[in-house]
Amino acid sequence: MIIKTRVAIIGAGPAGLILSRYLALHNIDTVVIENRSREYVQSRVRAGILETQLVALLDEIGIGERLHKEGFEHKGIYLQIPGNRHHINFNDLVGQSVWAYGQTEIQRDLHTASDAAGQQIYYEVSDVNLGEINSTRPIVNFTDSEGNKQTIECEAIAGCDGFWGVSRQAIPDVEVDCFEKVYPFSWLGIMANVKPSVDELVYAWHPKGFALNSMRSEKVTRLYLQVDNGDQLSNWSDDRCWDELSERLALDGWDLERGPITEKSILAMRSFVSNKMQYGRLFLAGDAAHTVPPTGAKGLNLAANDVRLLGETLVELLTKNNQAFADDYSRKALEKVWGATRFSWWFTSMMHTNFDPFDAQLQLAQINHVMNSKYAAADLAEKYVGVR
Ligand code: FAS
Ligand code: PHB
Repeated sequence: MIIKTRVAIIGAGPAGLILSRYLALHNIDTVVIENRSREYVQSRVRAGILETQLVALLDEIGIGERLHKEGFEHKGIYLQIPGNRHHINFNDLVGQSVWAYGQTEIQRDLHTASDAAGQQIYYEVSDVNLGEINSTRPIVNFTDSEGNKQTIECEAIAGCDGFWGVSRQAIPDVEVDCFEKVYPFSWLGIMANVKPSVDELVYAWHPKGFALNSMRSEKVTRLYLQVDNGDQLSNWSDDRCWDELSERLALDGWDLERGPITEKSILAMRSFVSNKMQYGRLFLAGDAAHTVPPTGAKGLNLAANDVRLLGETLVELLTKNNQAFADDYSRKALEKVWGATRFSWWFTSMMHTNFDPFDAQLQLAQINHVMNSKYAAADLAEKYVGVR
């Protein structure tokens, strides 16, 4: 069957659904296709920290209400080395905050808004392939969940299908313009039904490995541990998780509250950037074009920055035929992408031990510098809150 629309969006994660809501504001019709089920996409546990530019975008597309009711505004973070937990106050340093609100909640809000708007989303599709992307009438072929062959005829394709998607691969010789760094460690993430033991995030350097104390609500704590690449969840009982977290986050006069663990996962750490984010009428946004180690809480925020820029680009292209504006999308997006990639690499490299004693002394010297220099602290704050 032929489906006609103006923009075909591949991927119903945050990038794809935020873009579809943004384009709807400008009366640009879209169709979204997603290869997993709605429930699976909804349930994926991922990001937790929003920059103010992402909060503003969610407000603009009309899905910020619950965020403002249930999210936490955070005025800073703590950096910790053994025996010393030091607050970096973003508000004092750069006059901005960040917000703690889970990506699963954003996905829920996007589903509610998409349902209310009657957004056409095909879930559990397969055999997705792109065609005629270098023409003004590109197409997307796919098989729907009932096994029917479908073809979307459109004017532009938004590749919002994440790192493992098909969109980036449709760009000829794209690998020539891709850059990747795989880190020698992973994160073990746990979600626990217990009141957070901290008021704002604690990023802890420890000789046994990095630990992060984050949160999702007044009753749900989110925690991460640096583990070796190839480590298995089967090696990590609940007790071992809590014991290791308590040791790495230890501070005199403070205890890490324990509770039932509801989710565990191991996340590989990678920096990846495709320096080609567009080809003809195909435009990439979010993890389809880049991935950052989550240390700097940039992945979702970077996706949002792409989506705002891509939304503006498609409005200019499709309503004003502004091809020059469209041709500049990749360059403008990559300015923020490489800035966030550098910050995420820097913060990751500073906070994760490689168990080399000399390197550990260099890391401690760097962390102490950030703790004691308002200029170094302001540089971290500026990048963390997303101030350009
Ligand atoms: P997504 O990957 O979220 O969405 C892409 C969608 O496209 C998916 O639903 C996928 O099923 C779909 N898709 C893929 N191939 C397709 C195809 N061929 N056809 C149709 N659909 C297809 N960021 C942080 O800031 N903090 C974190 O703690 C953090 N933790 C993370 C943990 C994990 C396991 C992962 C993978 C990422 C994490 N991230 C984190 C980064 C994450 O939040 C991403 O930046 C964010 O999901 C990006 O959103 P999208 O670009 O929409 O990509
Ligand atoms: C999270 O709460 O999931 C989170 C917060 C900050 C990070 C990474 C993950 O840097």
